[in-house]
Amino acid sequence: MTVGIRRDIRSDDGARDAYVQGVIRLKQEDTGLTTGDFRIPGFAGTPPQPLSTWDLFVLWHLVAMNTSTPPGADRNAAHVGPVFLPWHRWMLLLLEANLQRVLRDAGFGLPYWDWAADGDGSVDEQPQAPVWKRECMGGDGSAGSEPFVTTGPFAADSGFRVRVWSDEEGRVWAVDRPLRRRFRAGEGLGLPTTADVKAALELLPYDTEPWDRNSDGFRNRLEGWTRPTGLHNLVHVWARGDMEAATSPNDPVFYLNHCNVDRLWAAWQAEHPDAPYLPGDDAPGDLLRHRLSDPMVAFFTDTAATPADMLDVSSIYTYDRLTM
Ligand SMILES: [Cu+2]
Repeated sequence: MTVGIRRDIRSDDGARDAYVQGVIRLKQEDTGLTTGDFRIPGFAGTPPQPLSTWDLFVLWHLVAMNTSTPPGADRNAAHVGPVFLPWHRWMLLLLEANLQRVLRDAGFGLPYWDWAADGDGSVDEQPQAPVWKRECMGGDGSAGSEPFVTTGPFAADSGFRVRVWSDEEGRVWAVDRPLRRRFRAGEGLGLPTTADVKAALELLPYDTEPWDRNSDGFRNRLEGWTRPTGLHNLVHVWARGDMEAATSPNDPVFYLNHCNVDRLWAAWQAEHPDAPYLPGDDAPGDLLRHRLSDPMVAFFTDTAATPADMLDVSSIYTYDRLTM
């Protein structure tokens, strides 16, 4: 079996071009399903929309996010709790396998965006970083009332259409429109810095009571509910537009952000080899979906991976660099 190498999109043009090409192919790959099959209503009279393989990953994320664990809790089956890192690691693995399939390259590794390297620069320059160039993800949305992306491979005139969107109240809608971004740099908000990342990598344990947005420990700092340094959440908030919704995997930048988050988890694991994933299987039932051997929320497969399955993936991929 080929072990893929995940590389820095800021410096590896080959990985960058392959990722862009793979995204376009998955976005064009019709599944025969529509938003009607999932009973998703049309926004402002929008008829049922066709769903591509890419769009199904958006739905998977939405389903996991809308699964409160336990019911009624702030914590859900992919966020605001310990499973945040293993669930997204699993999502990335399945997306990467689909990219390998459409690219016919079993060794393709998902690239990562080391946003802290951009965060170390001035806030004004961050929207011009390599990741936002025309040949990469394209840049900020237009300044008008609709902040549609106008440059790069996923621009409004490229044919890239968003089909599912969740509004501020968490309701899901079928839509048919270009991708939205509205960078917060104009408001003086900067990306996380290398110093923020290094401080997070020191933290122990992996996670702890109350296992949510108020927890001390590594997971919550990296997920970004702690103040003042947001890390993962701050990247979503900084890009705004589609990156801010529960349907954030619409924007190809989502996976570059999460690949970097996954890299930071791998770096933490390497730095603290004796620190276990927590909670273990003896934790109470209200932590269902977050304990070591609990099945995670699946979508494409009958069998669900567990956090335990995600702890050592070195036979599947490695990162070109774990140092910051
Ligand atoms: Cu997520």
